[in-house]
Amino acid sequence: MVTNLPAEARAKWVKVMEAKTPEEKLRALQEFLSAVPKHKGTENLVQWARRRMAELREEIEEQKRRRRGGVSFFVEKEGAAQLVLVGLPNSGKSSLLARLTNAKTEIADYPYTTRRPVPGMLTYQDIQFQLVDAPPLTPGGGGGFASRVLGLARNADGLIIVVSLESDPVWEFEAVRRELEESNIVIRKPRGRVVIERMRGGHGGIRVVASGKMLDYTIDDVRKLLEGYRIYSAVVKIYGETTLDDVEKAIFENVSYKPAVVIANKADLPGTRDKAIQLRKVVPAEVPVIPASAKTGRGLENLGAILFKMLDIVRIYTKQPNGEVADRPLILRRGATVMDVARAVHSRLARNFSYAKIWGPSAKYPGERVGADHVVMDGDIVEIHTKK
Ligand SMILES: Nc1nc2c(ncn2[C@@H]2O[C@H](COP(=O)(O)OP(=O)(O)OP(=O)(O)O)[C@@H](O)[C@H]2O)c(=O)[nH]1
Ligand SMILES: [Mg+2]
Repeated sequence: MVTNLPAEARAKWVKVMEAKTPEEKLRALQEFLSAVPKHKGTENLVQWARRRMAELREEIEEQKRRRRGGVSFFVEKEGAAQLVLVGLPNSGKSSLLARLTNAKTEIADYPYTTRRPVPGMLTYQDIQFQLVDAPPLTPGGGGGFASRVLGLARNADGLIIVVSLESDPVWEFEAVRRELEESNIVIRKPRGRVVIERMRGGHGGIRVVASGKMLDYTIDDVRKLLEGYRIYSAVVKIYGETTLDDVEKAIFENVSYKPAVVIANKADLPGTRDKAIQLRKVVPAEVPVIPASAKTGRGLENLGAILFKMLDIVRIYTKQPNGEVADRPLILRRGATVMDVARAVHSRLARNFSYAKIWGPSAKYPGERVGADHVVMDGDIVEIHTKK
């Protein structure tokens, strides 16, 4: 990016950041955009701002709909994680939802059949994933349901990208990926990440907390860059490998990373093998590609396990001292500690934490006594003891 915005535009950006409601944001963004000169260097920014405005308009509409008690696009999360099915029309998203869950959703051989999200639960061992069938993205980008579907995607814990092997899966995948990226949703884990937390009305200065490598800049550059945007009080957290460009992007909006799998659907049709191989070549290596058929169920047997692995989560079973082990696990991020377990149960447990006893994969021996920093593993049984 590094846009070289004129001072006037930067000053207007502050207004966008300070806006609280979607209406205020929309108005401020409009003013910001009118102060941005249109040329090659600002092309991405202008495009991003326009999309953001379209999303805000949708958000405002959505709020109105909800207030009127009408049909909403928002789906309340349930189960261990929410995964949205995204893809072009007719790729088979609804057919997959129907095959994998008990939910009822409309399936038809014409495009744009699905007009609002439909959730269903997929059982994997002792947990459930919530899959959400969504209306399609549009091949050429934008239009139709796009901004609402992208809103659903941004709110989800992960994505199931559905492409059809029937015609051109590579083209379909790239169309979907482009739509996501233009909306700041990426399916590759970024090398690094920048989070800017502004202190409203504060005069605390700019504090940079960096763990990782600042590839082409110094802390002083960060300060100069932010001050150019009239940000004088903020905490900038930098993780992993980043460039000054990443910092500037973070001023506008944080890119959100969503773990994803690609389902190459309609693998029951003849002559689809080679297409699946071509598809594998263009999808980032860390994203699984699953040739499958919603029609026959083939290829879908291990989806639960693949989703579980992709989401980087662990199941933890809590135990009362001298009591029963909970039969429903807590779901935590991989790398979570015993203190995270305590917090997930109750803040009181975290506050009065003394020690824990642990059984299962992370225990050196059954009933090992561990401290708050002990990292738990999938399948652990944790018994928390508090101070008397
Ligand atoms: N041969 C074959 N046809 C399929 C498969 N999955 C879906 N179809 C057909 O593809 C067409 C579209 O299926 P849908 O599930 O409605 O597709 P969709 O992605 O939900 O479509 P939109 O809601 O318009 O975005 C229907 O005629 C399905 O019967 C499959 O695995 N194999
Ligand atoms: Mg559908």
